Order: sequence, then C-alpha cells, then structure tokens
Amino acid sequence: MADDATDAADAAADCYHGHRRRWWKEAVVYHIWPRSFMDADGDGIGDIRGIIQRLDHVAALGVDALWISPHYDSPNVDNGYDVRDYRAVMAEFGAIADFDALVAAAKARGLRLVVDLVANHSSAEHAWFVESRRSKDDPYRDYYIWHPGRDGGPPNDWRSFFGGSAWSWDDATAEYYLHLFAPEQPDLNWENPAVRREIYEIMRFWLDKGVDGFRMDVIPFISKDPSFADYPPEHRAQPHYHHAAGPRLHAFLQEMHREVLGPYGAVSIGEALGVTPEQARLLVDERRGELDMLIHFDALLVDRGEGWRWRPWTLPDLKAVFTRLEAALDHHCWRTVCLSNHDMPRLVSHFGDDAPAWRVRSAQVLATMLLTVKGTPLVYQGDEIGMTNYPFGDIAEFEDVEALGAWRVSVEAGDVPPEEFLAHMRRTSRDNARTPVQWDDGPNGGFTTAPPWFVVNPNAAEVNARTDRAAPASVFRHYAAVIALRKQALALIYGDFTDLDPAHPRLFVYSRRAGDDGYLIVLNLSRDEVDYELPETARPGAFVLGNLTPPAAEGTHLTLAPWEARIYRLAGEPG
Ligand code: ISL
Repeated sequence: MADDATDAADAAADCYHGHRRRWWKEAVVYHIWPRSFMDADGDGIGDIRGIIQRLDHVAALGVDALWISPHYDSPNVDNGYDVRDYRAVMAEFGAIADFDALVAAAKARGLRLVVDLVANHSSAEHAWFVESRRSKDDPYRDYYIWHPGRDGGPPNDWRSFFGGSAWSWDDATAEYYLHLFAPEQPDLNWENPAVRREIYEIMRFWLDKGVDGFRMDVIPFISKDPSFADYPPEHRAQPHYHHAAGPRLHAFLQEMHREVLGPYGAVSIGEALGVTPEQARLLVDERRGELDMLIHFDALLVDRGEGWRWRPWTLPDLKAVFTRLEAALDHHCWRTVCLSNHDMPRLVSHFGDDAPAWRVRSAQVLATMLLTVKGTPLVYQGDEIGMTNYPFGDIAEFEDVEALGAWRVSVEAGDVPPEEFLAHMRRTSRDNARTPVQWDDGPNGGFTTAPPWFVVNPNAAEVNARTDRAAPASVFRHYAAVIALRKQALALIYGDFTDLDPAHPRLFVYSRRAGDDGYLIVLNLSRDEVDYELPETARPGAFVLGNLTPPAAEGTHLTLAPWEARIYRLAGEPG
C-alpha cells in the first residue's frame, strides 16, 4: 500500500508505512466482563475492587488498555447491557469511588481504560422509559420508538435477537414499542435530538472521570429504517444486516464525533454486528470523523448459518475473512482483531482444540494469530490462560437471556428437539465465556469465597492462572512474549497482511510486510504434523518466536508439529 511518496510523507507526519501512528492502533486491549472476573467483597459476584486486585495479572501480560463491559446500574436482564442509570455504578460491582480507584489503579500501571457505551437501548427500568410509557404526550414519549399495531399484531415482522417479535405491546397507551433485544431493553429513538444530547452528556461524564474512550454496543443499529416496513427479502434470514443499514447512521456518528469524541480525543471501538467489511470502510475512514475501529463479526460467525445455527467451517473460510478485511480497509482505516468475547464460545474451544493434549498448544497458536494478523487485538479474560467451554448438560444450567429465549422459541415451540438444541448451545452459547475466571486450583477457582453467581468450570483444578503461569508450557507466557514482540516490531502492527496460501486446509501462512521490513508467520491449526514448502514469495529469515523450538536450518522446507506456531523475520525483498 505504501509507496516511495508515502514513505517520504511518513517521515514528515507521525506515520509508519502510510498509517498515522496512534496509541490505539499499537495497543493490545484486554476485555473484562466484570461479573465473572474477580469477586473482592465475597458476595459471589465479580466487582470493581476485584478488577483492581487482579490488575497486576493483566499488566504482566503487557497489554496497553482495558475494556470493561457495562459497569452501570442495571436490573441485569442482559447482564448490564440493560442500563437503568448511565451515571451510577451497578451496586453489586461497587460504588463510584471504586470506579475512580480503578481509573487511578489502571493509570498507575500505564493502562488506558475503555468503558462500554450501550446507547442503542436502555433498560425498561430507566427513568426515561418509565416516563415514556406513561402517556402519548409525555415529554419522554419520543425518547423511544412507539407504533400502533398492524392487523391486530405488531407493526412489522422485525425479530428480537433474543427470540420472538421485536415489538412489545404496552397496555397503558395501547401501542407497541421497539426492542431489538429483550422486551426489557427498549430501543432509544436517535431521531430525537434530545436523546442524542443525553448520550453525549453521559459520554462527557465518564470522559471527565478519566476514561480514554468507549466500546460502543451494537452502534450500527441506532438509525432505524424510517419506513418501518417488513424486512426486505434479502435481509429476512440475516436481519442484523438490515438493522445496521439505517440511513442516518453516518450523520449520527459524525455528530457524536464533533460533539464528544473529537474534542476529547477519545478512542471509539464500534461493535459492528451487521456491517460488511466493505461497509466498514465508511465508518472508520479517519477522514470522515466517525469511529476509530470496529469489532468485526466475520470471523466470529464463520461457523454460523441462518438464524446463527452452527454449521461446519473450514480453515480457508476463516483465513478468507482477514484477506477480505485487508482488501476493504486501506491505510486511512483501522480495525480490531476479535476472536472471542463475552458473547461467544471460548477461543480455544471455538477455533482450537480443547482436548487436554492440545489445549495449551492450540491456545498458543490462536494467540499468535490474534496478535499478528492486522488490527488491534482484543484479548478476552481467561483466554490468556486457555479457559475452555463449559460442559453444559441441561437447559437449567444456562443463565443467558439469549439461550433461554432461543429455547423458548425453538424447543418449547416444538421446532427443535432438546438434545439438538443443547448440542448447538454447548458449542455456541454465550454462557461458555461467562463462567468465572479460574485464578487458582482452590475452591471456586479462586474467583470467590462465597457460592459463585454462576457455575465454575469443573476443569478449574487443572486450568487456572496460577498453574498456567508456572507451567513450562504456558499460554499466558506465550501471550506475553508475542505482545512484547509487537512492541518493538512496527511491521507487525502496520505491515500489509498477505495470506500466502489461502487454500491450505491446515496451515495459515502469512506475511506482514512494511517495505523492506517484515515478518512471516506460519501456524499449524491441526493435530497433524505437516510438511510444507514455503512459497517463493516469502523467504524466512531469522526465527523469532514460536511455541516450540523448531529444528535448526530447515531452509524453506518446514516440518510443522501439530498446533505449532512460528514467527520469522522475512528475508530480503520478495522473490
Ligand atoms: O452475537 C451474538 C452472539 O449470539 C449476540 O448474542 C449479541 O447479542 C450481539 O452480538 C450484540 O451484542 C451486544 O449487544 C447485546 C448484548 O446482549 C451483548 O452482550 C452485547 O455484546 C445487547 O446489548
């Protein structure tokens, strides 16, 4: 992408390989889901003091920033993604003084802090909605989206992501209100300038407390299709593409940037459900003043078909995601790399191999990938110690509103047999990522001294932070090593990404090249030993880092052990 002209321009501006250098492009972000991170006050629920207690673990990884999932007052229908008071801390997590202490503790360790902004919807218990539903001429009526029904039913065929219609009937005023998620999460009406002003004020409140920016929950959904017609045929099976394509999205984000993000220099990470890589460009091109980067779903949903049902995936499918992003986003754009979060299965269970023999090695391979394909990596709590999915056996063990809603509309409706549903959920459920972090081999994995709010994975005695960090083969230390390498390797951050063998079914072989500088990454994502002749275009230079010690002097013919990861310097010019 960069040529001689951009090289000259690089030197003049604060640029590298055509990219403007920014702290958040060079950062690794650690994502905390507070409820399950660490319980400091012994009530079985994670809290802010718990985060502070474990900050040294996070800092030891070498990450640069924290993103914490919602810490706001909430009735917890959707574990904090239903906000009742945007300026208060959830009582179970602590008080505002604890939050201030977290800001200070993070800063003391050189960590930036990004908080979640849930602005597409609030809780139904938010004072605005309590007012809004009172009467049709209440001053807060237009804070939400109300419509009369159609033919004795809801206004259109929009579906809630958590099952059933996206509209709920409200007796008090005999109209429907819109909720793309649970009925307890009414969608805010961004067409109303007063709503936008309220959100900007809330953002300023937290920025004034010292936070560095926001991860923005389902932000592409804030502009609704003004026709409120049924889904067009092309979006019926994948409604998120419809909800992310509202006509005023860019105008709203540009206003938010002008009003808040720009003046504060705050970083913005948009959750981009329903945004294709090609559409993403318009949201993150830095010349447009909208968002800094997005959390793309193409990799996360590579194994999901219609209705997000699980379907088999292949390594070429996954690799193709990164090539498509590279093609869609030029050097005016940036992106994150997200392979797991609180809504997804565990990283090693999803894309790796969580059988005891391969868990550590495959987690290391995935860490290498997460940290060396292009973009700001988001590391989800527990993945840095190789935590796995939970062996759910029964619907009663699930806690998540999404899982329970799906059970209602599929199993209870008689459409899906319970065993089939459970098999699907064991692979895909968000609850897999929400079991408490396993800190040691003591009771409750060291997460709490009280009965924990949610099940602890029965493998906590073997899989935990203390054991992992002390083991000769450690997932944590591998993360730390690759993160340390990134810090002195700008080519690994800004270099072009090229997949050197997109069709290979077991290996992911790619380069990160910035002019003469660059790296060659070779990952074996299988249990097989693989013999491989490197392509002419990538000659390996010095071996830099791996999860095993490769044989000496292999040249260009490599023998990769099962689940082996290697990073080399690139030698010389491309052939
Ligand atoms: O992608 C998903 C996995 O099945 C969805 O569950 C998820 O709802 C979607 O990605 C949007 O996620 C965000 O908004 C939701 C909240 O439940 C999620 O936790 C949040 O990350 C509604 O606020």
